Order: sequence, then structure tokens, then C-alpha cells
Amino acid sequence: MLKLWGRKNSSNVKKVMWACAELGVPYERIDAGLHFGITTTDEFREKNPNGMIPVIDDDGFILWESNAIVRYLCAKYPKAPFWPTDPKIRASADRWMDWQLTTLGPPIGPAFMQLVRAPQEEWDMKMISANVPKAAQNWKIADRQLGKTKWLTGDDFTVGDVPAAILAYTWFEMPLAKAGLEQHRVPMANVDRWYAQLNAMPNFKEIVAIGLT
Ligand SMILES: N[C@@H](CCC(=O)N[C@@H](CS)C(=O)NCC(=O)O)C(=O)O
Repeated sequence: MLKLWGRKNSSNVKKVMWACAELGVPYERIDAGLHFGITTTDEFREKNPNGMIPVIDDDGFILWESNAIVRYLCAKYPKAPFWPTDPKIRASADRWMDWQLTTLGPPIGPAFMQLVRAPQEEWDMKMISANVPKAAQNWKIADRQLGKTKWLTGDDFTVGDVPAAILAYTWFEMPLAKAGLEQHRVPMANVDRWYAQLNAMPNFKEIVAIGLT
């Protein structure tokens, strides 16, 4: 059976869990990362020299990088429309996945680490205040797309929605008000509609919306 290393509160592990759920792939998950440890052991570093989660072992095939893992699983267990068959829609899904890694994630990640993982008295307000408006600006890009299509890639929920959807949960749950930055989480008609669609999905509720820790 597919093995997945990673704690279930990790946004990148959630991508893999969600893809497995959509594709109907059974897996065994081993808690790893943060207080669970494991990622610093030589055995784990042999699998992923970055010492990061998620990592999978599929019958001896070891893979790290969450989006690469999700694509691998889709390629091995293809299921449309989640893994689109039309090359243009698939490329569009790829694009939104890459956009999450390169653009959406970089300002949200550091803000999350401060606002959720660090004690309030240690918050680096300069850093948080620089990143939150950048994140808000990025959501406007998604909002523009979602003004044209129901989901990021078109009429159907696809793999292209998964990474951004997971960070949407982080964005909407981050305690911005506690940092005096709630004004940056402005209502966006299209992102808000998309987020409501996501919240109606059982896999989103079970895998993603489990509280921010
Ligand atoms: N680009 C990598 C990033 C992996 C990553 O940042 N993983 C985080 C969890 S979301 C991690 O391993 N953090 C250290 C830990 O949990 O110990 C991916 O997408 O897989």
C-alpha cells in the first residue's frame, strides 16, 4: 500500500491526502514533521534530503514535493475531470498548482508561521505586515479568474484547485484581527463563492478544514 509521511495539519500533506481521496487511492499515513520528528533521521533524509514532508513510498518508488506527488498519483490513477484529459485544461490546472507554489504560498507561509505557530509576544509584526497585503493582492488574481469560471480551471473542480484551496483555508482562518490586519481580508465575490463551494465538499471538510495548528 502507498505510504505517506507527514502530519495531517500540514498544507502540503493535505494536498496528497485530498488527491488520494478524490482518486480513491488507499494509503497508510505515518505522522512526521514538527513534534513528531522522524524528518531529521538519516533514514528519512535518505528519502528526502530536504527533511520535509510530504514524502511517499509507492512500492519502493520514493517521491517528495507535494505537487509532484499529486501529479504522479493522478497520472497513475487518472480520473477525469479531477485530472483533466484535455491538454489545455490540464495545463491550466498545472499552472494554478505552480502559482500556489511560486506566488500564493510565499507570503502566506511566513505570515501563518508567525500568526498561528509563534507566541503572540514573539510575532515579527514588520514581517507579518509586509506579507499579509501581498497575500491579499494575490487573491485578487484568483478572484479575477473565478469571475470567469466556476472553478480555477473551468466548469469542474480539478487538481488545479487543490493547492490554492488549502491555502484559502489558511488565509480565511488566520487570526488577522489579532494582528490588527483584518482590513486586508476584504470580501471578494468570486473567491468567496469558490470558497463556499469548497466548504460544501466532504473531502475539504474532512481533510482541509480541521483547524489551523
Ligand atoms: N515544496 C515542498 C515544501 C514542503 C514543506 O514545506 N513541508 C513542510 C510542511 S507544510 C515541512 O516539512 N515542515 C517541517 C516539518 O513539518 O517538520 C512541498 O510542496 O512538498
